[in-house]
Amino acid sequence: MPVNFPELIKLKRDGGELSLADIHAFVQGVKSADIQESQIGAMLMAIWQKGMSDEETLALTKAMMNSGEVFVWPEEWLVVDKHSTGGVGDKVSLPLAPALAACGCKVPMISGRGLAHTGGTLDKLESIPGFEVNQSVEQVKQILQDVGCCIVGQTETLVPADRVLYALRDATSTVESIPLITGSIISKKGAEGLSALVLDVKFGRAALYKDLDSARHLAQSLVTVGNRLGVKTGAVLSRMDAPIGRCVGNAVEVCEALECLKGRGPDDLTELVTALGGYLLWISGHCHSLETGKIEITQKLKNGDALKKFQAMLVAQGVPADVAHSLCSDATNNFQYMKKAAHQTELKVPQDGTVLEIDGLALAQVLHKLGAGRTKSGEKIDHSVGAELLVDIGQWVMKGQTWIRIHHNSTELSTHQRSDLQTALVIGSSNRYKIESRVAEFIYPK
Ligand code: IUR
Repeated sequence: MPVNFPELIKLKRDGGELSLADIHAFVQGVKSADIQESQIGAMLMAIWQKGMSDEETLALTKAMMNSGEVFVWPEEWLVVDKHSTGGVGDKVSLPLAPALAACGCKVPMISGRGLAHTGGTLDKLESIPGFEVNQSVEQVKQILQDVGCCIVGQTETLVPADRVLYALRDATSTVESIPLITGSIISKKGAEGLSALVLDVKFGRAALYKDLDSARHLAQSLVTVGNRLGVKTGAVLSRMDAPIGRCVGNAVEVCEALECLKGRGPDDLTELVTALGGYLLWISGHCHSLETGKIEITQKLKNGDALKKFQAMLVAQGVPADVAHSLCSDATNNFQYMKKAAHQTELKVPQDGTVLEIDGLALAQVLHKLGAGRTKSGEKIDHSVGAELLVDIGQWVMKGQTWIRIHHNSTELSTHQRSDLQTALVIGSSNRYKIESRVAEFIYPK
């Protein structure tokens, strides 16, 4: 009998609970295009308004995961991954994937592209000459065998239902729904065939969720559904107000990630990499505690093992060996292969005082307009556009001191862009300021 979609929509609209069979039929309908777009939109809005129980969210996630290919790896592999809900200056995946590979894990990291103010790991990597994000399943398997980690784009075969649902969520203002976000993220991670997963759920001005409580709600849903799907899943709640590290953009972020891999990255970036990596090593069973996990990741960043893995990954994904070697050699000034912007503009601190805030969202919005980001999927971006912060939160600064260097290709920054950037810097008179760590809380599997 054909499924009566209007009845299913009505059931959810009126606050009822969908059965496993109902949810399966809905996802199958989405996949096979047996259901009209208007009906999908109406169901998404009903879910957005009425929510879903844990059982319904789990059923949705499973049905989405099984709408396409599910990877199966050799049994002896410890296959792990990280997912972040998106931030400004978030280049954590770049050092983390090779650090985990250096610990003996396999990391088939499937990443995304930037949209709106958040950057995408794939865009960052594509600022390295030759880097190829599109790899077949066979190639991914070979790279995992030979190197241990890769960072690739979504394949056509993985969770096809999410592509349709995600585009329609965007079009119907139903993106911010915990069951829909959970279904989208965990179905894709489940299809990667993972043993363990850590989620970096961000909160703050430049994050999807502005406050800790809402981020915790999302994290709990992700952790519950991930574990019930058979993936050992934990989450970290991390602050996302100021940009992570001192660089925002694409090419500039790769340079900063390389510094982290050389053991001299900014403290907050290194903190996130070791916390997320250490937590993953612990929940996956590789280490017996969070602390030993963190120590192992720290060692791999300091002794050059993670850097060697990163270099091997670059070569395996198409970067010429001499370019990869130069980027990964120890000299500070070895980034001649990275594309440079035509102009650099420095802005000055307006008054003496302590740096209280650097608004990551405002900064990202200006960089977006200068070409670093995209508004619609598929748009081209300018990898050379970016910003280098020259001051830290909590630092005492003097009027006239340079606080930011913008790399851009447009001849001049507009008055508007200059003033938006200047309002991103908040200076206060107190010379005492407590620097908060990035990691606010760990969410453990129940
Ligand atoms: N990333 C995803 O993969 N899915 C989502 O729904 C969101 C971010 I929001």
